[in-house]
Amino acid sequence: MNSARYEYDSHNGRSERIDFLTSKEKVPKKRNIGILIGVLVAFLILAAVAAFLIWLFVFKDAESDGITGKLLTKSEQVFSGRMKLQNVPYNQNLENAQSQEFQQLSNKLEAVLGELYQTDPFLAKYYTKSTVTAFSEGVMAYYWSQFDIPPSDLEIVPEFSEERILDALEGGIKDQRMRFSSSGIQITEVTASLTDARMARDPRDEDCFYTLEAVEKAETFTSPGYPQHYPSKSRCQWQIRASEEDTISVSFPYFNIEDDCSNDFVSTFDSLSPDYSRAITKKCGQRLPSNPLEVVSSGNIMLITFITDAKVQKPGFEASYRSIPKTKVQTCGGILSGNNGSFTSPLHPSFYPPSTDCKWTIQVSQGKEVRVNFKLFLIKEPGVDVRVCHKDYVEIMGTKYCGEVSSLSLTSSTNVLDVSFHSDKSYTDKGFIAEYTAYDPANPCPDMFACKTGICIANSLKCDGWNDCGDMSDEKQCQCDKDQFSCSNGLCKPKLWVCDRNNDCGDGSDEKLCSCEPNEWRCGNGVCLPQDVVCNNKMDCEDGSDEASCKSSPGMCSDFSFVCSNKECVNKVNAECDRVNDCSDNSDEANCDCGTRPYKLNRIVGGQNAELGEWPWQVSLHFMTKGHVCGASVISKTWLLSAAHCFVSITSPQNHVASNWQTYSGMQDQIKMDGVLRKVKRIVPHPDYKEDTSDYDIALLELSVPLEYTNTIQPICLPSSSHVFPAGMSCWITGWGVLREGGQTAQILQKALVKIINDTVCDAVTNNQVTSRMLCSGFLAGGVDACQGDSGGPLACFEESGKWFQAGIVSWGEGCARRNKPGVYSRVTKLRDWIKKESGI
Ligand code: 4AZ
Repeated sequence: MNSARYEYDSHNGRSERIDFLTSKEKVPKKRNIGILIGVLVAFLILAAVAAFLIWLFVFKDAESDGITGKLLTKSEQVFSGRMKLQNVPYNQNLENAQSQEFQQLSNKLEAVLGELYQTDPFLAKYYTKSTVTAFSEGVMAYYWSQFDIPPSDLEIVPEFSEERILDALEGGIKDQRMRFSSSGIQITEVTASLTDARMARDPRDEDCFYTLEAVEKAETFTSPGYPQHYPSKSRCQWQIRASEEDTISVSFPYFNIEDDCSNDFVSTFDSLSPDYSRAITKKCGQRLPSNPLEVVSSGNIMLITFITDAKVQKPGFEASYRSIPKTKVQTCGGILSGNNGSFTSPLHPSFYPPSTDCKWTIQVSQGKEVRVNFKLFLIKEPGVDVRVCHKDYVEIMGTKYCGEVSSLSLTSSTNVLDVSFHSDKSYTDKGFIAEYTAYDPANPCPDMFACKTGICIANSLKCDGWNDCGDMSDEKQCQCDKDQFSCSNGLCKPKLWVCDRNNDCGDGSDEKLCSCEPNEWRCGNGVCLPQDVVCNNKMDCEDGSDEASCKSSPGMCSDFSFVCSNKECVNKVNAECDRVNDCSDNSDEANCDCGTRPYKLNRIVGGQNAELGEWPWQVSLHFMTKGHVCGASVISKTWLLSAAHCFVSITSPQNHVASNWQTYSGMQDQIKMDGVLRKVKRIVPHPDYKEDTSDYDIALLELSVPLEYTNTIQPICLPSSSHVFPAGMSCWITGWGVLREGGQTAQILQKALVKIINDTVCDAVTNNQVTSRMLCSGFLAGGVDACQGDSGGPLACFEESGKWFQAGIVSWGEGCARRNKPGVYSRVTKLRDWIKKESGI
């Protein structure tokens, strides 16, 4: 037989070939045996590899990364707590895990714990071991106990509760015979709480386990590998002690660990055991040097633990510890007289200590009343309902406040106001900064409007359609004027907002009286269609608005659809970078490394200075020797986005020359010039930009040398052309522009919150000067706006996905912050395709 050679095209277009062998070409018998042996050996090797992999993934413990309850994986339940011992004299040597005293007493206690668990057959079945990790005065012993549940019994894991462990321990120690068991040790109190198995360390093991003595003078320690990077799977602990009359303060001047607290984290405990009922805090991520983590113990002991996984390794932390006298920590509160002043939670800006109570009595002049305004309020704790505040709280006039509150202002009904603060045994936070003033009850807000919340706002903000007080008290009992619509709920809204398809009244009344019947759908262009056209997978409205917000309208493409790279359409509002794969090619979740800020921020309420790293995409554009003239935003390492009017001007041709510009990224202070300089290689203004109308006011700047992303330099996300920034949405403008019309530019980067304004309103208040490439943002009441020098900068909006998107570019406006003259911005969604075409971004 001849060898037949077939060549054919496979389905993927590549050619493949099959060769048939002639009898002459066939292998002789001896070689056949060799092949057989080879196949057998290969099979044995494969079987061995498979067996190893099965062992590795199925039977081997998941101990190393603390995974519990994973299918067919052994579960480790670790409980940690402390025991109070009687009849045991305290001895300094008990603080040294290598000493004989420590070893003897811990061995005895470990045996007692083993005996106590035997009283419950269920616990006894799974009990593995207990380890005593420390002793402190009292005498207090700190321990953990481990229970290993084999894969076959995983369904019983929920039965391992703290109550069950405590029942066994307490039941045992109450039993007189047990008290004086073989060890002769008497345990009078015991606690136990479930802890992370990765915390189970033996102090006799010297690897990354430290005991430190805090004294008045600060000493430091660091995470292993600092400042390069910490090793994977670290399980470090630092036991810190101070003398009995002191407490311990630990601050972290440098803190940079992975931003996922289930992988890498630092926990601090008001105990020497990793007992979450005494946790002070658990932190991960990166912190600004101006917002360091600083914690304080309630007593003279503290435990710091550091856990990392095998994935991301960051530089780690530097910690500074010192003792502070208990008297200093426990003294808080008192009488505050005078007509204004301030006070803070104990030890602020440090986290307040656990187990602390304070009471301030504010006394102002007779006939006056007290207004307290909290500039910062952070009393957050896991698992706390902020309506109840059963753990840490501030209490004023019988109401408890806790959680994170962005604006809290309260008024008294007499000239005396009591403010109480309480922290319980676990979890603390930054606390609060409060300012108080005396006010005249007959005139609480001279020349201003008095909100029911106690704050004073400008009179012009009353009845302007926006909730400025926070409790709507500025929008109630309004006499609607002729330009306003009376909502059924008593609110007044601009008439221009009626029938704009936004529920501006909140009760829908501004949209009820529109021309469409109740069972009709009003298309974006005002046409009424039967309600059942909505989401019927058919584009009935000309603008596709009937299919825009449907869960699925496969194949339907409209202006509202997100178009995937493979040209598929996704009919879901703001599908890009929302952590859900909507496109079959996942292109909606590609290129999403943007719009995040690495630094954890302080979030001080009020104040317009931006914090370092708060707006890492903001750029300052300097022109020749004039210094700052325009803003821009980082959209990639080589491209910045700005406004065309910064570069195109018939009267200043010099503006168009790339070499005349310097860009500063990661900058905050124009005097310190604390940014990274990059020259401009190319300026690409939009070809349709018109100086007279400001239409297409957008330009791209290509940098001569790419930027490096850092904590203070990051790109902002660009919205797809279908992204929706609804009217009323709160967004932020940032820049070093003039602080008021005709005023001076800012030294420190400024930030201001503005609201997206409805297009119909925008059109009306700008005398129809806005095109579809523009949007309005700000407040019709005026007062907050971008101004000269902010041009080119971003209008940044935070989306639920946790990312910042650029909705606009500061472009123009009639003056700045004037009533009924909001800022006008280039609409990025409408110019998105041009950005892609020119920059590839
Ligand atoms: C300007 O001249 C400018 N109020 C920028 C923004 C606004 C006004 C003027 C908006 O660059």
